[in-house]
Amino acid sequence: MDNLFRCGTIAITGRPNVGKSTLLNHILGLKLSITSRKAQTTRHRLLGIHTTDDTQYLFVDTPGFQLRHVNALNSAMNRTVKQVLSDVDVVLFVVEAMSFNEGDAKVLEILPTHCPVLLVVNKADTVRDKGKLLPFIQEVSAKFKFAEVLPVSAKKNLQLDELLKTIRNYLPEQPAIYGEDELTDRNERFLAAELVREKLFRLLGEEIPYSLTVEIEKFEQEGGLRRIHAAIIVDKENQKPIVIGKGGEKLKRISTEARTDMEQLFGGKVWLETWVKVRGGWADDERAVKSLGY
Ligand SMILES: Nc1nc2c(ncn2[C@@H]2O[C@H](COP(=O)(O)OP(=O)(O)OP(=O)(O)O)[C@@H](O)[C@H]2O)c(=O)[nH]1
Ligand SMILES: [Mg+2]
Repeated sequence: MDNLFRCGTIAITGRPNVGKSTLLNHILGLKLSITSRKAQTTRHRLLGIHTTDDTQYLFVDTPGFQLRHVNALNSAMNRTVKQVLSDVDVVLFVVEAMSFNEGDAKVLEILPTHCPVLLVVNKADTVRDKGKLLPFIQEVSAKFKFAEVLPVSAKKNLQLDELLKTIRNYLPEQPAIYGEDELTDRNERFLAAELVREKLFRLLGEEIPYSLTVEIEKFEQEGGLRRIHAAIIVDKENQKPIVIGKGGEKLKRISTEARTDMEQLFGGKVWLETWVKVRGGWADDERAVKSLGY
């Protein structure tokens, strides 16, 4: 420990679904970044700020790096990852304990060599026989010159303090860049759209979430009340009834859950209206992808 104030940027990177966004949320102690059991939940760069007495950690959550560039959206997501990696002080390369595959190997290829990379072995809670963890860690460690290696469990909050302490050693000495009560560089409009998208990922079947996006058409604040109109944009006409559900049940549940999360995150009442729109082929269309903020 030293008495210096340190502040720096830390990229959280890895293949889809290893728990990058969960790690960010559990470090911050609140749900800022959306998560789900499905791969490719995160589509945007998201800054999460964690300030302590002696350190300001600027975490950048990134989309899981894609193996296949199947459409313009996937390509945009990979571009985001590469851009983030080019300009940070520390990189966390997150893998899932006991599971290293070609997706992880692909991320290894784009890891920077000009800054320290920490290997974070997440989901350690799922390994019953802890004796198996060490050989796995050794195997992955041999693939890259990692500055440090740490097994953690984001979900169970295991070893997260240790991780923060380790990261601190690699951050530059400089004053805080953001105010100590600031949480992110994203506005509430963005966060609202993300929370609706999370519910779509969590409450719909396997395929549809990938061809969806959410656009906030209106965001008004009157005192403590936020009035939000969110359009759910689907790719094909036949996806619309699936999102709406029988008698509107599905959409109602999506809206209710998203509103509850928004109220928690924004600390005030939210009036949320959602509807579904069809915009054919948006995820394949470079311009549409860009205009939707990717
Ligand atoms: N058992 C266990 N599950 C975890 C842990 N961390 C994350 N998960 C689960 O792993 C799944 C994926 O988590 P996310 O945080 O969305 O993963 P991600 O890496 O951000 O995924 P993308 O945004 O799609 O790249 C979710 O179901 C999480 O609950 C952990 O430490 N232990
Ligand atoms: Mg994520």
